[in-house]
Amino acid sequence: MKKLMMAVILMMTTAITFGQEKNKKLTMEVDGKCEMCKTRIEKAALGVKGVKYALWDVASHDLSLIIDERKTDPMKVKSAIVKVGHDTKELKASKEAYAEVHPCCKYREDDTDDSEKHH
Ligand SMILES: [Cu+2]
Repeated sequence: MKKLMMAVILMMTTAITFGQEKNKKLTMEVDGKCEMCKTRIEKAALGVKGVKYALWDVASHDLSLIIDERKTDPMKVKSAIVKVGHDTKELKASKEAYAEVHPCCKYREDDTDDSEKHH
């Protein structure tokens, strides 16, 4: 599993190095629950330099983005999102950041611990 992750990361790095797109479309999974989360997630994503478009879907939890790859990369967007308390697949929000989200936005089943069991 670790090896696979490494290979994926390497492939991603290679792709970015060899073809930086001005208007790269991508989708990433972001945890959240409601319209308030949507606003928070999109605001965080759009706050990253190089992000031109961000739309989070409440039902699918998919964040669709258009980014300028010369200015940013998906990991930067993810760091901005976890900072406002929303988990992504690779990066998880800190306890402190998660504690900041509105009570009705608590999307974690067990919000007492970061080291929750993975499905
Ligand atoms: Cu919410």
